[in-house]
Amino acid sequence: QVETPHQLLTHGLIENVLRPRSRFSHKGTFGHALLVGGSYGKMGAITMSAHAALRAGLGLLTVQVPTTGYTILQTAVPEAMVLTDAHEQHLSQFPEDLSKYQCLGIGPGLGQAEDSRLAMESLFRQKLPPLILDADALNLLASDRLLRQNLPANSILTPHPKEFERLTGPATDDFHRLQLLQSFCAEHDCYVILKGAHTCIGTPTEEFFFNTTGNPGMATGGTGDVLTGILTALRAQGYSPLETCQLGVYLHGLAGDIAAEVEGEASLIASDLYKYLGAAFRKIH
Ligand code: B4P
Ligand code: MG
Repeated sequence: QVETPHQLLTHGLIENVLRPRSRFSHKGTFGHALLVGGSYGKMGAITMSAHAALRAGLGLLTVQVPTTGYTILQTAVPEAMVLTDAHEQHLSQFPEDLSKYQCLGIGPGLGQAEDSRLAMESLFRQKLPPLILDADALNLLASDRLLRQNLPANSILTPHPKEFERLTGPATDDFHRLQLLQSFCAEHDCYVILKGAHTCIGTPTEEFFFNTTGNPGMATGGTGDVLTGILTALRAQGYSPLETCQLGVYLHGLAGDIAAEVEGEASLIASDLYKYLGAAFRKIH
């Protein structure tokens, strides 16, 4: 087998990526992000993304949910502003003016309604802030060639292996999966975080990065949604796409490691990841 050139996400690499917060900063310094997701019965996913984004240093957060999610979001996440979609149960339209957001994160709990697909298609025809796509946003992308063709450059995609398979077709083995990762990132000029026990970041320049943090306690519902929130917040703060992927993936796993130490691996739940995110930041510097 051919060797793949790759680097490890180590503490030494990450401490040079994380920037200190200036003493003279204000909330405008740290970006305004928009998270879009949630549908009837799946409001937990976008709620956890929102908590995670706020714990990842973001200045301001707006969350767009279907009307069914309004009270849930306002109650669960008082720090966030909430926009409601015209539809009661799922996404049917994005806000018209996206110019005030420095990052747009889409997908946790979204569902795959036809309305939501059409909303994504018209979104991709506009000038957009940097994008993070996860969960059903990736499933819509996988089933819609028009969306893939119009995917904005430098977007960050966060599939688990099944979502990745829907995007690229099946891999024969791990090495083949890395080749698919490389060609997908090059073809679409995007960054792909292929999640799993050894999360791998693929880049348009064919570099790979493997994460060194994280543990099997994180194999539990909602941990992916937390990662989306962290990435959306970092990108909105002005980290480059590569820095966002590196720092987000490393911090997410490190928070999981701290959570496993305190709570025990088997008892770890997704909300522990944002509970211990602050401790993870403190371990970097
Ligand atoms: P969905 O039903 O789409 O689950 P989800 O809502 O995306 O869950 P969530 O957002 O919490 O988790 P995610 O994977 O995004 O799909 C789940 C389906 O995919 C299931 O059928 C499942 O069996 C399959 N699937 C998932 N992972 C698979 C894998 N590795 N191989 C084969 N099938 C798989 O995010 C999870 C997060 O936790 C990631 O950040 C990941 O890196 C981390 N994590 C998970 N296990 C870890 C481990 N052992 N060590 C370290 N980190 C781990
Ligand atoms: Mg997921």
